[in-house]
Amino acid sequence: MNRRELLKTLSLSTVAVTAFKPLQALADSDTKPIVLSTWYDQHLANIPAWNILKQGGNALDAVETGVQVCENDIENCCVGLGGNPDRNGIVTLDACIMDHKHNIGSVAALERIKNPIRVARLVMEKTQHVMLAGQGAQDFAVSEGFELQPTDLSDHAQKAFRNFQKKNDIDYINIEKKKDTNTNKPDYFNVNGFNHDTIGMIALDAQGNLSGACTTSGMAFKMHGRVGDSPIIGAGLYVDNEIGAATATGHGEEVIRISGSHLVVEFMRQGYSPKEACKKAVERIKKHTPRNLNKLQIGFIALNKKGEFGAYSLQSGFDYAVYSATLQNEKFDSDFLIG
Ligand code: SD4
Repeated sequence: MNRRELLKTLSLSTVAVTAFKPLQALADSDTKPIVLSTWYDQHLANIPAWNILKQGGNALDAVETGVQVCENDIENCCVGLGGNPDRNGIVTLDACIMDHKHNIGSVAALERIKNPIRVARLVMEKTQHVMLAGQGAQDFAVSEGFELQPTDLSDHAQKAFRNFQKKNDIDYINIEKKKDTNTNKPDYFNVNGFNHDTIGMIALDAQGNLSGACTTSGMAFKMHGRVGDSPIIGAGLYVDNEIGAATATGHGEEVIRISGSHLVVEFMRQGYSPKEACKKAVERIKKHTPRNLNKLQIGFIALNKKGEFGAYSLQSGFDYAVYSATLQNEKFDSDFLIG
């Protein structure tokens, strides 16, 4: 029985009143600080984040520093400038950041800038706005001292792009023929298979404050100009310091459709555990997506104010890494809804 069910059961009896106290005490002693991030393959990102947290640093600095490990890794297929390009051969980056005071910053469709998460933080701290996109985001980054990087694709991205072009006979009309069986719309993901390695990182610091960061090169071979969930506060990431934090990976369109990360946090507010909250959000996607579910993947991770964490995904294969005083960057396999 999970905590919420237990609380419900307890509230039905008078015994509950006395039984509630020890349970609360147990919850209060949960782990802090703690950091977790999507996809175990990227667990090295947790290390600098943990180093900041264990020295009493704040969660915002931890997540911003942590995800840059992936942004700086030119071998990473799906985060930073080494990531896969869009169908025009251009790498466009999406990122957002949120702290314990509801401060938010985001960049979308950012080109030729190495660390979109740092730009997102500067949007948050130095502008009156919360989101900058495209050329304007790049101009802002340059004005803040970021260097414009070359447009060359990384070796692996070049190879992947060539394969993509070959598979589709360089003629994008062929992509249009590969339709989602439910929506009858072109299905780019099905052309490319699953391609999910966005890093979403959420942390609770020793002071009890939550923050999160999310950064990606987005869906490989997307239409030029397409923006996913990752830079959208409430979709790819959400933090409410009274309740918890959540972040998403996978098919961004479906995460946006249900305001996924915000929904997970709201489910936690209702008393669901982090894992149950993630599960309910995945079920919501199942209920509302017009697309063929079997060809989608979505994963959420969540962390509550007490340091309890959990995850849930649509399909098998989603994992994540957790670093705390007791969990040394441990791998967790997410439970999932369908085969
Ligand atoms: C997107 N959510 O652009 C991102 C993709 C992703 O791991 O998560 N990749 O839709």
